[in-house]
Amino acid sequence: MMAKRQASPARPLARDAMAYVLAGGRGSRLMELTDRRAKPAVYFGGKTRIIDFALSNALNSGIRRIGVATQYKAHSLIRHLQIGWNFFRPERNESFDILPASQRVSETQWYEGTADAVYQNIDIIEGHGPEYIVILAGDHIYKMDYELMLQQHVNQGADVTVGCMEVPRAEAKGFGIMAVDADDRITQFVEKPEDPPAMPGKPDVSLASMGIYVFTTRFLFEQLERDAADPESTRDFGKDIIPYLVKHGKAVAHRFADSCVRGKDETGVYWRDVGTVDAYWEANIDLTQVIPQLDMYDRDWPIWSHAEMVPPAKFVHDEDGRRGEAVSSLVSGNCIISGAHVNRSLLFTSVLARSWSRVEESVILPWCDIGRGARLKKVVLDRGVKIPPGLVVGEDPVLDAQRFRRTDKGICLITQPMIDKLDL
Ligand code: ADQ
Ligand code: ADP
Repeated sequence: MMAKRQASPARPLARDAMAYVLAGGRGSRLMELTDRRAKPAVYFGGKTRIIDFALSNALNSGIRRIGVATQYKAHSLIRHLQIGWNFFRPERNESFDILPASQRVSETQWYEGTADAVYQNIDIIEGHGPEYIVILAGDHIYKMDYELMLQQHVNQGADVTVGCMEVPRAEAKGFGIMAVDADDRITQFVEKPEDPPAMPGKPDVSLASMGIYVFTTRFLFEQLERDAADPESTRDFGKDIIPYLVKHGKAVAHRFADSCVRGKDETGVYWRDVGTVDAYWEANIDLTQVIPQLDMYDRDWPIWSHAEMVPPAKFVHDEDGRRGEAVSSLVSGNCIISGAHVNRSLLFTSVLARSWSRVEESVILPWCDIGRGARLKKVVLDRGVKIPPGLVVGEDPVLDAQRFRRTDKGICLITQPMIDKLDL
C-alpha cells in the first residue's frame, strides 16, 4: 500500500482524487422512462439530468478527474456528457473520460458486476495517476462534499471508506446494510438482506451503504486483481469487494450527515433514489413548493448541466383572450403557455401548452406538446410526447390504467407509443 499522508487544508485531497461514476444501470422500475435511456440520463428538476448531481458534487468537491462508466442504452447519456461536461483541460491535469463497456472482453460480454466496470478500465485510470478513487453511482439525487469523506479516509487510515446513511428499516432491503463500532469501523456488512438488521437503540432504522466508496488507487487495483482471480466472485462492490474488506481489511463508514451540503436554507439531509415512477414524480413535484426539500438555488453548490440556448418561457393570451398562466410551478426556457393553465407542475425546456389545456401536479419532459383543451393531472410525460386535443388523464383511474402506465399511487407515465395506440 502507498504511504498515507495526513489531510492538510492547504491542499485538498480531492486534487489527488479521481471520481469514477458508475452510470450503466437501467433503473428498470422507472418503466418506459428508461426504455431508451439509462437511469442516469433521465431528466430531473427542469434543466438537469440525474447524473449531473454526482458529477456536480465531484466538481464542487474539487475533483478534476472524472471517469463515467456507461453500459445500458448509453447514447442519450453520452450525448449529454459530451455536450455538457466537455470543459476539462488535460493541460491543467484535468480529465473527463466516458468509458464504453467491453474494452477488454469479447464482443458479447459486457461488464459483470460494478467492480468489473472499474477493473476493465484500470489502464485508463492508471494513465491519470490519481492517488485516491471515489467510486460513485450516477443515479441518485443528493449534494455531498466528497473532500470530507476523503479526509476521513486518510485520517482513519482506512482500506475502504463507505458512504452511509440511516434509512427506515422497512426500506432497507434494497441496500447494503452495515454495523459499525464506536470508531465507525464497519464490523458487519450484508448486501440487500431480506431481514435488515436495525441500528443499536433504533429498532426502526438501519445503517445503509450509499454505494459510495473511497479507496487508495493502488489498493483498489490490488483488490480488483484478487477478486478477478476468485472464481466464486460476482465482481461486485456490494456483493464481493466490500464484504471481503469488512472481514479481512479495515473498512470504515462515513456518515452522509457529516458531508451533506445543506445549502443556505439549512435544509435537512436530502438523498433520493428516484428509482420508481412515484418517487420520480414526488421528488420533481416537491421542487414546486415554496421551500423545497432540495435547494437548487445554492450558488455555493451549483448543479451543473448542459443548458440549451433557448428563448425565455412565454405566457400569452390566446386568440379568445384566455390567459396563459402558471402558478406554484417551474417553467423552463422556450416553454409557451398559451391560454393554458399550469398548476403545481414542473415543465422542462420547450414545452408547448395550448389553449384551454390544464396541467396539474405533472412533470412534463422537454419538447412535449399539449393539445387544445387537454387536461392532465398527476402525469409524467416522456420527452417529445404530443398530447392530442381534448385528451383527459387523471380523472378516470380505470381508463388511465388501460391506456397508460398508472402506478398504485395514481401517477400516469405517458410515452408517445402509448398515445399512438389510443383509439380516439
Ligand atoms: P445497487 O444500486 O442496487 O446497490 P448496482 O445495481 O450494482 O447496485 O448499481 C450500482 C451503480 O452502478 C448504479 O448507479 C448503476 O447504474 C451502476 N452500474 C451497475 N452495473 C454497472 C456496470 N456494469 N457498468 C456501469 N455501471 C453500472 C449499490 C450497493 C449497495 C448500496 C446501494 C446504494 O451494492 O450496497 O446500498 O448501491 O444505492
Ligand atoms: P433524450 O434521453 O436525450 O431525451 P430521446 O428521448 O430523444 O433522448 O431519445 C433517447 C434515446 O433513444 C436516444 O439515445 C436516442 O438516440 C434514442 N432514440 C430516440 N428516438 C429513437 C427512435 N425513433 N428509434 C431508435 N432510437 C431512438
